[in-house]
Amino acid sequence: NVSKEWWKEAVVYQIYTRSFNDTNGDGIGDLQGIIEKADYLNKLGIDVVWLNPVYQSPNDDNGYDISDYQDIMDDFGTLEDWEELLEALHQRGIKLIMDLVVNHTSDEHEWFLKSKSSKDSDYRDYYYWRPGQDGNPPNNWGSFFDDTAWDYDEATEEYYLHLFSKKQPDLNWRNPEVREEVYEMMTWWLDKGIDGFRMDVINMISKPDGLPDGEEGPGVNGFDQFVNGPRVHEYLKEMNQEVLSNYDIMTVGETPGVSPKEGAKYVGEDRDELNMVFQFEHVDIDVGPDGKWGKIDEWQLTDLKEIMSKWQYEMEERDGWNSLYLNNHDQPRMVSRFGDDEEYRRESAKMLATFLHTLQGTPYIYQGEEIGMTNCPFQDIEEVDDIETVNNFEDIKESAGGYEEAMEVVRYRSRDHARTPMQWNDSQNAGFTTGEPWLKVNPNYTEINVESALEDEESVFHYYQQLIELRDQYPILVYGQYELILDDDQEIYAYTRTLEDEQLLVILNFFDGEPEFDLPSEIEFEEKELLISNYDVDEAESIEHFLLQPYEARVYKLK
Ligand code: ISL
Ligand code: CA
Repeated sequence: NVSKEWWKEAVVYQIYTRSFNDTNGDGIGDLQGIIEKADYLNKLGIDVVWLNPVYQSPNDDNGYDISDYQDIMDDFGTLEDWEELLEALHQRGIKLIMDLVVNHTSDEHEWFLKSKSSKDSDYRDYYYWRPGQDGNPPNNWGSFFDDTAWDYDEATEEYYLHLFSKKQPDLNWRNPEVREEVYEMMTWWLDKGIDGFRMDVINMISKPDGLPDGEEGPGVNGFDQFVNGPRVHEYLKEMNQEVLSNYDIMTVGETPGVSPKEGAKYVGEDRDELNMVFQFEHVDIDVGPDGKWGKIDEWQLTDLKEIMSKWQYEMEERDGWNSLYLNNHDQPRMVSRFGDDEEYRRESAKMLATFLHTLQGTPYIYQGEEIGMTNCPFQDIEEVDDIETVNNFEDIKESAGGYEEAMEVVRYRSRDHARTPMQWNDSQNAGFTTGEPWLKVNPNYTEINVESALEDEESVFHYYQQLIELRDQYPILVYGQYELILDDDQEIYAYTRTLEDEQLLVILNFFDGEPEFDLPSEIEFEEKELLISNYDVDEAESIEHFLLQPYEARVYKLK
């Protein structure tokens, strides 16, 4: 008995503004560029747009280093442009959620400049300043983008904490003034009429007393200490009480390293914290024992089933709600990673879309996913801009055993695969810009682009459109209870969804073979209706036994 909420019924579209659409020829996407494409978004049928950070930023980490939370980045436009965007979306019935990055600010934020100015500054305690230990950093924590999470300030002879780049100092959430500043800023945006927040690494905001050393690698040292810290739920409850609960909005927290049990503490209905979290277990499925930049692990379909099913069952049991995604601005393109970006690109893109839109939860589409955009064949590290890839490259070379080997890893994992410009048409620079694009355009834009997708009835785009319509039409797609079938099958991922006396049957072939599907005998029905498939299917055909085609997906409604 799942409660009904608008954000459960919504489909979200994520926009990385820098790479979406450039209207003034400076090679950088902008807010006017999104306004220009508002009809396109409406045509796709999405309900909510999530904007990656568009605030003032020196762009050390493309907007995740914020120097002014209450102004728009010069590259992207002005606050007036932003107001115009909000209106353009709202006019079309599309909601807008903004990225909230409050684990850290930019080192160019006024708070940090004051904090750094002197040990006696009123702002000193807005961040984590600590003396070193005999010339070494205060503890062994690592940074996602550097070896150590500490940077030494010569002038005041102390170190400050930064879990990300040294231009992203961590805010000290123990300080009630910091929390008040954040809540005021959130209220300011909500009063402008936004419809919610996506909260960056929100499970890292509480650091344990004494900042003790943590476990060493394979990932970032100290991860066990700074995720899901001791006061994180206290802070989120306070934020909910003071801000979130005053509005009808949606919230989704980004939470690396959470299990469903921990996840439920953030999103359980009686918890009064957030609506959803982005979990990472399924996108870490191919991360081997040496961490994200080590050797790539072959993933098994049965592992994916286990992870996804666990989240499906446990969120339902614990009154939580799933967010559904296979890629975003930090992840490689899903069709390259979980599908096939060559011969079966369209089929596999549609199959994965079917998966995301038929699980229980809220689906998130990352820009370009709806036309089946793929990873980019970066040849040279010079073509890569992403701070994470670039800063880790020396280490990658060392563990991979050479430059070419390291580039193989980059070609598999870099965040820049998601950040190449949106492919609008087959003209120069894929129609993204008339200038020099800030990041290389994927050379396959002549074939994969929005214009050709809109002309082609069988395109990935039109399939997404159909899936989104189906979710509007059939509440069972949103609320139906999930149950895995054929658990051990290595090629087919199949499940049912049940709501009252209705049932859906979803059958997905995850590979390029032609496996045989055998309907489990416990599934009984008198009538079946095919709701969607990525192949031409004879609707009268019996589904007791049949051969699936490569990457085939079918959704049946059973009665
Ligand atoms: O997956 C990751 C760990 O290796 C990183 O890509 C990522 O830094 C992590 O998931 C946290 O991501 C978020 O916060 C970062 C920012 O760089 C990412 O773009 C953002 O999504 C710091 O603000
Ligand atoms: Ca521009």
